[in-house]
Amino acid sequence: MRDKWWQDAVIYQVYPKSFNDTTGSGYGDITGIIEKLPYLEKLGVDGLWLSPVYLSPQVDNGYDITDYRVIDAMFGSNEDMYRLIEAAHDKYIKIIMDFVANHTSDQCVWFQESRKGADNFFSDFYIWQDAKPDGSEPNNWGSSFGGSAWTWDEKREQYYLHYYAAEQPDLNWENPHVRAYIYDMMRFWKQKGVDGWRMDVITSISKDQAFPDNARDLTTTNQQNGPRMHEFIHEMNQEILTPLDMMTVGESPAAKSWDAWELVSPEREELDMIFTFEHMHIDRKAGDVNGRWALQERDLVKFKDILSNWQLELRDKGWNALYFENHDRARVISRWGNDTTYRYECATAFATILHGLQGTPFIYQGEEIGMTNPEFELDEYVDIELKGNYQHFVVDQQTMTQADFLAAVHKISRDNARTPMQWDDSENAGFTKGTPWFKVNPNYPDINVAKDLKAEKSVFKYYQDLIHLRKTEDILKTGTYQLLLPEDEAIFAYLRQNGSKIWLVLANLSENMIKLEELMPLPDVKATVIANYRDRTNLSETLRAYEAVIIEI
Ligand code: TEU
Repeated sequence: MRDKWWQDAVIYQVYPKSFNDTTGSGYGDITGIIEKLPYLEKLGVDGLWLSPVYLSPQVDNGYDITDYRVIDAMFGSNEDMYRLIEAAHDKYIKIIMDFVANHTSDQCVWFQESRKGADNFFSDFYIWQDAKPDGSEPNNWGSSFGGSAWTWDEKREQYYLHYYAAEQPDLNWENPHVRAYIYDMMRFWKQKGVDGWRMDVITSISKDQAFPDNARDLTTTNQQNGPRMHEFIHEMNQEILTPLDMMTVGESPAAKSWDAWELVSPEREELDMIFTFEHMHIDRKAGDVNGRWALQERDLVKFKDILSNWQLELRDKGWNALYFENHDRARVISRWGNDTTYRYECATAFATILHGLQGTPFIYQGEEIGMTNPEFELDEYVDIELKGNYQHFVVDQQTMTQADFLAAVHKISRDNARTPMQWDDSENAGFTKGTPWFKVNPNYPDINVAKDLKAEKSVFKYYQDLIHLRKTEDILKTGTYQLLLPEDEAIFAYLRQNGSKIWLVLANLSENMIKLEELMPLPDVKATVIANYRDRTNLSETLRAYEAVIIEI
């Protein structure tokens, strides 16, 4: 029987580069994470997921790995990492590392060898194809960062495949030696005490070996959920995950609520949880030529429908990973809510909805104090995805104006979440004594940990309370789920039920004043479990902007 500690856990994602710099280099470091362990302990989280800290040229902020077993000097040393694991374990906090094995950096020695020719041990570690007779790319597959997914290599005189930057060549999982090398790397970190893995784009590891064209240029029809994906993941489970008892949460851009069980159902012995992208697309125009930058108003009805489907589909068949923010996502209150007048209310309302669901909640650094998107000028952003997409949509394809692109950047770009953590109101928000690698959000004198901890309306304290509830109230873990008012465009309300115990989780995700009794018969209130407006004792009073509550009925 495998230990399912993660079903009782709340996990906190650290983006090490932007978390806490103790050396003045301008980059966060591992010692900085150790320094903040008491803070994380106080919040009450049970695990930390660290975005990549391995040796890397940082073309994609560490998601381009040169050596899986070496900590990049920018973050410290391997010894620092081992110290972190030990110090976290002393506080009963687990460590989850990022597993980026769909691709490596082009600086990885495997790739350096592979590009030398077709006849060495590493030749088939990557995906090489000849040019078409006219010299063009083998097919029309696109890179997430813009342009073709194929780059010509002068040395080997073939194209290699990369779903992301050209500096991130995709590994060839068809080659059993590749898989063996990856499993070995996993053993190495298990031996150092690592408890689990967040698996970067794990649903991309298998490629259709016929390399068919996508239906339309630069869509990703054939680039996800490849033919041997389940087989490879199952093999990894049997080789490593089950015997070494390592927890997994896989990033699964294409998974839908109805097929998610194929990855996370315990009988199938693949992954423990996956991160869906479905609910993150409620403000995207489907099928638009400008892809993820074609935005529209958030669709709350759809949002509720998607999250509810995941709750119902995975009930007894798997387990949900719950999140609104991570290092690829904007700040939820800036994207779908109000990050000024109702910043506290909005942050706590979204938190109530997320933490009331069944599954394992993930909190992204800064979310617990209601950090917001910065609104920088275009040239102040640094993300490779943003730059590549700008080139593709604005410059080459010319389907977006620069102004429209910038407006979308302000809403959804990945850099929104990557500004340095705001600890206090000292220079650079207390993140670094040097020059920060990426601009600090200028609102740090108002929004920072020190201030939030002292505030009467403290987002941090609300998160503490939510996390405490999860530890003490079984209904959050095991209770059934039922959505109420599915068609309402402002209220997100659902019931959790465990035997005779029933909780109503309710949030007004709008600024409208709403009388609940006009929408549904009011249940009797037994007790208020948690509320972001403290005077809330019943359901008959009007619901105010972003008011949220969990009530026992
Ligand atoms: O992300 C995969 C991925 O699909 C995103 O980059 C996507 O472009 C973004 O979420 C917007 O939809 C993972 C990592 O989380 C990301 O940071 C990496 O850049 C990427 O893989 C490559 O490793």
